[in-house]
Amino acid sequence: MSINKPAGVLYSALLFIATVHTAWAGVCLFTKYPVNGLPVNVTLVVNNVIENPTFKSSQTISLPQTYLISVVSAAADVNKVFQYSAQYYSNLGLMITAINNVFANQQKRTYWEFIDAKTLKPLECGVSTFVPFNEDVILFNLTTY
Ligand code: B12
Repeated sequence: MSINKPAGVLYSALLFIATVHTAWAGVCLFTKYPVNGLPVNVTLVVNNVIENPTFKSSQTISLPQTYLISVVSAAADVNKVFQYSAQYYSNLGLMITAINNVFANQQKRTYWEFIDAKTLKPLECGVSTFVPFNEDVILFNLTTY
């Protein structure tokens, strides 16, 4: 059986798109490391030097290993001063829109960035798909883009 040229090109293009899409989704949707449920200590540092009143806080949460959104929720449960808001995006999960009522702002081009405090690199995944390891320190930093 032979495939004519336009059909072959279309097939190759679809295969390429499917491969790229799977590779991209794989980074976050199927996390590189499974959640093992073993006890972890995760420190959350919150830093706002942009909006007045500025603030910086830190708290360590001990819980079975889980997604970052559950660590953040646990932090809000034990510390009534710490609050967050989030918006759900299909396929991506939750985007943190506010911490302690300081909202990301499109006009000011501000957002809450997540950084691995040990490497100082931004996390590659959002709170719904990132799984912190024991003794990880995650920095939530209000910044601009
Ligand atoms: C632009 C962009 C941003 C901008 C969006 C603001 C703006 N107005 O432009 C800013 C800088 C704020 C941003 C932030 C982050 N981003 Co971003 N972002 C993108 C990018 C390059 C394009 C999105 C877009 O414009 N789509 C087109 C519009 C028409 O569709 P939309 O649905 O309306 O787009 C919105 C959502 O994508 C949302 N959004 C943007 N980033 C993220 C991340 C997450 C986890 C969620 C739930 C939503 C979300 O903001 C967009 C504008 O409103 C994508 C890559 C891509 N090609 O899709 C990455 C991407 C979506 N971002 C990503 C990440 C990891 C982040 C951060 C977690 C990075 C970090 N370490 O802090 C943060 C979010 C932190 C938080 N507070 O929750 C990842 C998400 C992977 C995943 N599945 O979790 C992507 C896929 C990049 C990548 N690594 O490949 N991002």
